[in-house]
Amino acid sequence: MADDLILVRTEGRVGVITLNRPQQLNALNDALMDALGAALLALDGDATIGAIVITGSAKAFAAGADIAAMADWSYMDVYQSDFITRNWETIRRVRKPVIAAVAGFAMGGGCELALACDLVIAAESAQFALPEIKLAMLPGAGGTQRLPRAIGKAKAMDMCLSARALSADEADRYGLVSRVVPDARLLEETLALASRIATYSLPALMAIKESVNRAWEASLTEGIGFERRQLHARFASEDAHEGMHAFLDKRKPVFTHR
Ligand code: CO8
Repeated sequence: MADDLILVRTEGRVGVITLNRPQQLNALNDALMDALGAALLALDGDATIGAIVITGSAKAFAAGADIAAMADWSYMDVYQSDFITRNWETIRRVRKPVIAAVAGFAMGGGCELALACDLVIAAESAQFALPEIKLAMLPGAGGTQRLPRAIGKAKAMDMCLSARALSADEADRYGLVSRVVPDARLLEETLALASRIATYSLPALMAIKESVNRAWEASLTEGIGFERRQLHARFASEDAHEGMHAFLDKRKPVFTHR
């Protein structure tokens, strides 16, 4: 339906969520973020899905939080409704790999949504910015925390304090995105990547995601300890034994995601 804020479809073992407020450049309002969170959790709980893609339009992944919705909110409005934490952070509960396919504007909350994904594939047209300072706001959906972890303090301060936008190539160079592809091939390349990831053993993918994310949060010693327990746990999985035996037998593994 034309007024659906997101569109959800599946392609094999990949769930694809398209942000769908084109007139507002996919500005992220509460209803859209509620719908996105619900779709993410539904795909995460669907045993037939191994990876999730979030994408926007050719012009905008998302131009940020909805400024029109926020303009007259009071402190009590956002405090009592737990703005951002209440629905934007649902993505943190998703255990399967989530890939952002970004063309055009990824601004403010749109850039922060991409940063919250596990991988970002950028079209050549992609532009990443945290321009909240222009509104006398701040990147409050994880931007001040995830951006410096992704690209370092110097570049993050530049983007947050000056509202400087990064081109896709700069974002690639600085480590904000995983790869840059031609616009016409964005979805095709992202789906190929997601499909490939989704063929692997799901519990192994989830363990890797959890371990890499732990690197952002923990000391090296604690992170290595966590990784080691995850590695040991792989020996309790059917798929790891299947994967190793298939290699030795020179055949393709058949994973049951167990
Ligand atoms: N919110 C609401 N509406 C928007 C937004 C937005 N973020 N961005 C664009 N729109 C609307 C425009 O108002 C316009 O609507 P209309 O046609 O009714 O006038 C329509 O989308 C098309 O936009 P433009 O005409 O401006 O399109 P241009 O191609 O000329 O410009 C830009 C594109 C450069 C992306 C421009 O729209 C722009 O600068 N948008 C705002 C970008 C921005 O500041 N984003 C940050 C928002 S704040 C945020 O995301 C914070 C999240 C963190 C948590 C909350 C703390 C604030």
